[in-house]
Amino acid sequence: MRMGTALIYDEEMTNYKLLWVDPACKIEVPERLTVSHETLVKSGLVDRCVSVPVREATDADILLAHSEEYLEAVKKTPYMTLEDLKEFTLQYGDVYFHPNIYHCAKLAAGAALQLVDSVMTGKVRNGMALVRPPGHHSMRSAANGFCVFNNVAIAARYAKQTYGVKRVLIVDWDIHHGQGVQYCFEDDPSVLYFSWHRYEHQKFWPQLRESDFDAVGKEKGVGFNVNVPWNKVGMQNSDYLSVFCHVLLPVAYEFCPDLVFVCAGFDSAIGDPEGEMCATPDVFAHLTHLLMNLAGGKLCAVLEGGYNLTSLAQSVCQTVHTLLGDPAPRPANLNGPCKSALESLHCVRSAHRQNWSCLKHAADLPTSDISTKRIKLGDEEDTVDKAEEEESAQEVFWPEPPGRVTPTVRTAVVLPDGVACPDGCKHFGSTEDLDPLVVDKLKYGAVVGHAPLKENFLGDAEHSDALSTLSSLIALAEKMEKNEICSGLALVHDVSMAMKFVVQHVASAPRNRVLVVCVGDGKVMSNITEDGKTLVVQFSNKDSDEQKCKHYVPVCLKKGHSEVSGFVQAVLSLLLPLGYEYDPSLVLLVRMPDSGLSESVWLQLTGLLQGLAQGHTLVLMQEGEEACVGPTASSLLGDPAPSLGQLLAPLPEDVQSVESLRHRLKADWKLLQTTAEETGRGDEN
Ligand code: FKS
Ligand code: ZN
Repeated sequence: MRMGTALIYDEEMTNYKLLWVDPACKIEVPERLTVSHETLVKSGLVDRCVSVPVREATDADILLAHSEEYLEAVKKTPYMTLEDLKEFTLQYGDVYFHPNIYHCAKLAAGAALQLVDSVMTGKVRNGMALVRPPGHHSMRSAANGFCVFNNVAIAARYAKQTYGVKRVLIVDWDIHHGQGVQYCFEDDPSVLYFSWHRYEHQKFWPQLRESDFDAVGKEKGVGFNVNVPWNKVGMQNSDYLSVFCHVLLPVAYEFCPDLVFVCAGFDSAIGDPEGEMCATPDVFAHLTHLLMNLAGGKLCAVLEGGYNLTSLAQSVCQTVHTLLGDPAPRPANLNGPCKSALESLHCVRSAHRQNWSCLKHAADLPTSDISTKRIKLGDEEDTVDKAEEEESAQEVFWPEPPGRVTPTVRTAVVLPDGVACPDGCKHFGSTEDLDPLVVDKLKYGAVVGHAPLKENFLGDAEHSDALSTLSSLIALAEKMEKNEICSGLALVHDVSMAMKFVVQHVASAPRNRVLVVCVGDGKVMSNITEDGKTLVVQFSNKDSDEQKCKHYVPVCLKKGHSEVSGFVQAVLSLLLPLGYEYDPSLVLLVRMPDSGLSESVWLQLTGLLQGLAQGHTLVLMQEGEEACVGPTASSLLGDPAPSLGQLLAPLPEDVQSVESLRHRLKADWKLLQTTAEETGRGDEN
């Protein structure tokens, strides 16, 4: 499949700026675009993208989300005097006009439309539009918050109208609430709008009652508006990822969009003067990755805010890298959500438990409803002197995200004779690759730098095929460890033995940790889970009698008509948080012969797991599963998984087993927590 990533940018959109003094608007500068674009150029990313020209949105396009009166009013602004512009501006909140902004606003909306066209016609798989002015605050008849036309709302309506797209997901990770997008779609069940935003119990701009978690949509659109208010500043990567795992992704998978938009504002990143959050730029690699297996990979990211030029540019690069298919860097210090984030999480899940079957089991709100806090806090304190606030605005430092070097070999395969090497993969493991050291190790159990094997796998070279396969596997794992190869796939005679062998080998090196994800009923020996060097998550239909410990997680799901949703929800709200918190150096994904997984579910699993361990996923499958080799290889090469269709409600007993596991494990694995009663990370939030 492998299609490109569009980048849409035009310097013309830097040709307007604030022409008078207005402290509210001074952060919205042309350099936001030039610096982002220059950083993309310097990192070589621009050359790897398909450059798509902007166009001007037409009146008809703009009218998809705005009133005629408003459009006509904005049309006059290029001819206004400075005084007229100032006065025109006064009727709106936190926005400024300029003689050239109407032109730029048409280009910004047009850029979003060009992106939709490129993705929907299959010219590219996904893409990003770098635009000014932003869009998500502008309303049907009003400019607001630096926004003139609602770029993403227009593009969503356009996609529905032009391409017959049935369901659209809009993920607004900007740190401000895109109330314009909410208003546009609040009664529309075909557009699911998700936004998280700095809220501070309604004290933060735009200070709207309807930005809270209980604004869930109206009429037919009930359930299709998801607001996550942040009531404290300083949210970190854990807080963001935990909302993705426990709210956005379960709902998004249940919804099953045909197209995904991101209102890609980066004022939610560390260093931003508006957001004052602490999530690092690399978190956007993960947020992007986690959305890339929805809608068959059709994702359109459109720039919104972002006011710390360094943080903005780094975050844009992380996003584009990921859209291009580069493996995400390992996420740093995920120490679980803070207390305030848990409160928000709990409230949102509870507010939506009637609307989404994945949240049906979410705990009810505690009796002391959070909204009472808002009213109480309304008139207190809050009188921090503006000048004082500015002076105390501390410069924040964070390490530059590590360079993202994709190994020259993306995916290597170890296959028995007669099984063709899939396109784009490197064949690995003919006898020439036999490493004498590994053979020795297989025979005698010791290799320099690694602890001796606990078991002697092959007494003699009696099974020379097995020997060469295992030796290739080890060689492959070592090349992955050195980042010379990104991912691997092996079709083996005895998948349990191969798993055991790879785990023992890889986990014996000092800095390694292996996440073993095992699908099927086969017995997983418990001795590999003693030392924390491995975390084993096994999905099966049989109740496990293995000892229960922090590092062995048996997920028992019943077979049945709803097995897909049960499995997917377990992956999103159990496996992913565990995986992120564990932060493995290698993911070993084992498909037992009896896995019972349909191909599309398997590919979702494969796709999602590649966000971990810098994309170092090694897949083991049993001989006989030849049909699965091609699709799995394609997933490892970065192709998106096919979409699963709208999910049914999971079986109650499946929900029960996942919930009881989360309950048992949440003290050890903080990213599994979803309610405020749990302790949360140890800072004051
Ligand atoms: C200054 C107060 C500024 C207005 C904030 C507007 C935010 C705009 C944005 C967009 F994405 F639209 F650009 N208040 N201390 O970032 O959401
Ligand atoms: Zn913003």
